[in-house]
Formats: sequence, C-alpha cells, structure tokens
Amino acid sequence: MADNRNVETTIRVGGKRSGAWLVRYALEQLPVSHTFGIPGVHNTEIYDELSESASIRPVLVTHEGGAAFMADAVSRTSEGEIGAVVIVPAAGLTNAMSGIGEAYLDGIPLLVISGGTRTDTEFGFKLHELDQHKILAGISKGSWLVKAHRDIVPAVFAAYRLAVNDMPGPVVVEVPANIQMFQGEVEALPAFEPHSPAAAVDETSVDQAVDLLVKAVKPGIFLGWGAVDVVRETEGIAELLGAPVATTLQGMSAFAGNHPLHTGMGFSRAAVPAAENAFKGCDCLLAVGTRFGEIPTGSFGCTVPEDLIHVDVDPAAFNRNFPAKVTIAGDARIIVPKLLEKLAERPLRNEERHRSVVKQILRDKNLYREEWYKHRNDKVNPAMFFDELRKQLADDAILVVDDGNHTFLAAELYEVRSKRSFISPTDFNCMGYCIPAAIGAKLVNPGRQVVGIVGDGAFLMTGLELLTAVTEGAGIAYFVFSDGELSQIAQGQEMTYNRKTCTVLGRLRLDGVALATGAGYVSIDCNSRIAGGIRAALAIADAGQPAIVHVNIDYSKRTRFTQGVVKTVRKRFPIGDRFRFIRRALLRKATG
Ligand SMILES: Cc1ncc(C[n+]2csc(CCOP(=O)(O)OP(=O)(O)O)c2C)c(N)n1
Ligand SMILES: [Mg+2]
Repeated sequence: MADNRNVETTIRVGGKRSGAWLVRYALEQLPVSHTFGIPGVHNTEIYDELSESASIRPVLVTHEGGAAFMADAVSRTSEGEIGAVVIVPAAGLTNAMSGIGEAYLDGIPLLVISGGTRTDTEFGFKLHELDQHKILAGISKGSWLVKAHRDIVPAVFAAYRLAVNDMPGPVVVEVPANIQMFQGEVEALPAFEPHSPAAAVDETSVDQAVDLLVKAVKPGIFLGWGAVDVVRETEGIAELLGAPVATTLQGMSAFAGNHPLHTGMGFSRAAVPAAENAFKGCDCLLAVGTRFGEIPTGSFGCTVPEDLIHVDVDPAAFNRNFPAKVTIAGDARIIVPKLLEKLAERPLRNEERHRSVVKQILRDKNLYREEWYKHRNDKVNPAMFFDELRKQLADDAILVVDDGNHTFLAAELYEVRSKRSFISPTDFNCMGYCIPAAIGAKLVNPGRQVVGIVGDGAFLMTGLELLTAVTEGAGIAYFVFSDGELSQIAQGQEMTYNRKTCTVLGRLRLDGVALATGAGYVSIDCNSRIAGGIRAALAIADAGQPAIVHVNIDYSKRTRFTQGVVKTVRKRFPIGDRFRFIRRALLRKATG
C-alpha cells in the first residue's frame, strides 16, 4: 500500500557536504530539541556539528542507558517531539539498550543516531566493531547502516517515519565515522513533511461498536497509553454511557483521576476496590490503546466480557489475550472522536446508571483511603504522602515513576489529573528509568513541575544522572522511597518463600549522593515532616536545582496489586507444585 502520509519534496544542494553536517541537517528538520548521549571517536564530528545548531541542544549524560530513558521521556511528555540519542557504536549502543528496549515494548518513538566504525580502511578488529543490526533486530522497529552521504538524510527521515507511524517504537541509524568526517557529493536533499495519522476509519466497525455500547446493561471503558491524546472524547463517551473507566499503568494519564467515573489502574482482583467492583458484571468493554498486557490485567487475571470492542493502532493486539467482538484498527485520535460523535446521535437514557456508578466509585475510593490512613506507624504513610504531594502540585505536574512497590503505591494512591503527566517503565519494566526520564521530561517541559518517585534500588542504578540534572539546571524533586530493600521482589519472596535472598540493599547515604552531585537534600522521616519536606523539595526544584528527598516510607501494608497478582499467579500453578510451594513456606515459617 502506498504511504503518501509524508510526502517529501526535494531541495537542491548541488555540492559537497560532510556526513556530520547531513546528520545535523536531518535532525534539525525533525521535531527534535535535544539529543542525549556521550561522544567518542566515532561521533565527535556529529557532536561538533550539533554544537553549532541553533535549534538542538546536545546533552551529555553519565551513561547511555540514561540517555535513552531521557529521550524516551521527551517523546512521552512533549506534544509531538521525538527523543533523540547520539552515541558511539557497540559499547554506547549496548549501554543504551535498556532505554531502547523500554521504548520498544512500551511503543514509544525514539531516534537513535549511532556512530559506526570506518568503512574506508582495510583493517579488521577495529574499536567498537560489532554487527549492531543483528543485536537490534529483536529490540527496535528498524535500523539503517548508511553507506553513502546521499543516503543520510533519507535514512534519518525514513527512520523517523517508522518510529512514529502505526505502533511507535525505537529506530537506529548508524553513520560510519569516515562518512561523518569527510565530505561527499550530495545533489539534493528531501524536505521534511510532518507526520499526521492516517485518517481512514472503518465506519461499519464503529457502528457495530456503538450498537454494542448502546445495548449494554453494564458497559465499562479501559484506556491505555494509546488513548492519551483523546481525554476529552473518552470523557464524553464515559459520561454518555455512565460507564466506569479504568486505565492501564502506562495509560494512567489517559483519564483524569479526579473525574467521578475514574476508577483506577486495571479492574481485576489486583486493582483497587473502586475498579474491581465497578467492573463486576461488566457486559461490554470498550478498550482503547491497550494490548491487555500483564501489569494492568493483574497478570491476565481480569474478566473481559464477550462484547469486547478493541481499538488499537496495532492489529497484533487484537484477539491475543482476550477475544474481541469488534476490532477497530487505527489511531485513537481518529477513531475515538468518531465513536463519540456516533454515540451522541443515539437516544441514551443512562442518568440512573451514571448516578449509581459514581456513588459506588466514590464510596469505594473513600473506604480504600481510610484503610490506608488507619495503617499508621512511626514511618511515612504512603497515602498521606501522596495526598500531600497532590495538594502541593499543579494539575499538569509530571510524575515519573520507576519500577517497584513505589510504582503501585503511586498508581493506587496518587491522583493523575492531566494527559501525559504520569510516565512509567511498563512492559519492558526496566529499573533505573525514573532519574534520567525525569530529566528528559523537565527539559522539554520547563514550565511544568516534574517530580520523580523512585525506589532506593532503582536509584542505585542511574542515580548519578543527578549530575546531568544539576548541569542542565533541571529542577526536579526526586522522592526516594528508602525501605532498604528491593521491595517489590522482597515482598513476593516473603509471601512465597518466607525468605529474602539478594533483595536487602546495602546502606546508602543519600545526603552523600546529594553532596557529591550538587543536588539539594531533604529528609522526610515521619508523617509530621511530609508537608514541610515536600514544600522544601519543590522550592529547591523551582529554583532550578534537583532535590533528593529521603523518604522513610512505610512498606508494611501491601498494595492491592501485589496481593492480587500473587493470588492469580499461584492459582494457575499445577496443583502438585502449588502444594509444594505452600508446604515449603509453612515449613520455613515453623523452622525459620
Ligand atoms: C533492570 C531490572 N532489574 C531487575 C528488575 C526486577 N525488579 C522489579 S521491581 C524490583 C525491586 C525494585 O526495588 P526498589 O527500586 O528499591 O523499589 P521498591 O520495590 O523497594 O519500591 C526488582 C529488582 C527489573 N524490573 N528491572
Ligand atoms: Mg526499595
């Protein structure tokens, strides 16, 4: 099928250009404001060119994994920008792989420019010589090895298009060092045309979907990251139907947490009670921009009705985990407004359902909060912490989480209020995301507050990117949930083995890290320090300096997520192994 979405016309150059100049030219045509990475002998020409750019700022990081996470956050939190990475081949690329993998499985566009070994010498065993494209095959949407000067701009544009079209993802363009350094003949350069999603909608499927929704007795709505740009329309659909709305973890900012029909993350037994209860007996589910992955389904433990309407840009998501009655392939920004328009044409009388759903959600949310508030000791209560944080932040503040128990506490207890204001490493689920990703988010959203919630284990992985934040003047408040453990795993070990192996951390002095990097430092060790500590950290961030906040968090109450997932997973074990696991845990309880 011809793709004429990005028609490029040609600009005549008719002269010699260096490859590095061509890379800079190509990047400047794209929605790229920053590049992230580390120079080496294979890309210093590109860095030198970028130093001359009026529109792109090259940012030095401490590790290429951080660069890729920063770039990922640029794509997630900006309006249409793509995060870009400039790295050396082999060692730089493999370091960046954590972020490339996250972007790949989370469906986030990412443009990686890698230097390449020289192609004009007869020698072998060169520095950083590796077939990068072999290792990229399973973790990127595509990769290019540029062979000549005239190929550079078309390759970067094609890579960009692939990254943003359909199911977005990471792409890599390798430019050998000799092509960067030396000049080559280029007759013409393609001019870049911005991307817009394909506008075709399958009207018949939309009509079928509307029919199902109209006749449903208990409809529900489930939104993923793919629905993040249609918040107004999904609110409209939810209100017309009087339907509860759950989101995925990645899609937490696809529906406002303070909307009366918002329930929570997922709707299985691993979801908060408001969501689990509101979706009980759901007879028609409208799912938009989600692939029913492991986290939001509570390890595939949710009940999905036969009348599933599945809207997604990736047809591979259809009928994979849950069979759908109606599937609509395409961009939610095109399909969801159409769904709303057609639904609004129908005579609907759902006021009674709307009232009772709202009442139940409110009651369940209040009860769940009370449960958390009652669970108090001398440490910092997570519900009190998140309530105070919410109170002190603007509605459009961006919360960046990492992966761990803190992620699910945030998902259950923090109210997300605007689109693209909650980001998390989800399907690749890579620890170490938060510290660097928050930097990327802040650099492209200088006017918004950016806050990180990070576990102490994840902090250890990429915490030295704080130096990058200090250098860049990125005012971010990082709340480090310091429990001394890799809790999300330690809790599972406790429940399953009655023993924690390799999940207790060495003691880390966060004030020492603050001193070493030039970040501000705040400590919140008990509930009475929550409000003052958050205020102090946000003030440091407002002044353009990152702040590390040691939070003496209480992890003694388990999230609904952890409890629910453990139950669901165990239930699926073969019966003999289930008993073996139970016997082992009981025996250890008795014998220590
Ligand atoms: C790169 C990577 N390694 C290991 C894991 C497995 N893992 C998931 S959560 C977790 C614990 C995280 O600990 P911490 O950052 O302290 O957060 P907490 O659970 O204590 O809030 C681990 C080890 C992972 N997701 N990613
Ligand atoms: Mg921890």
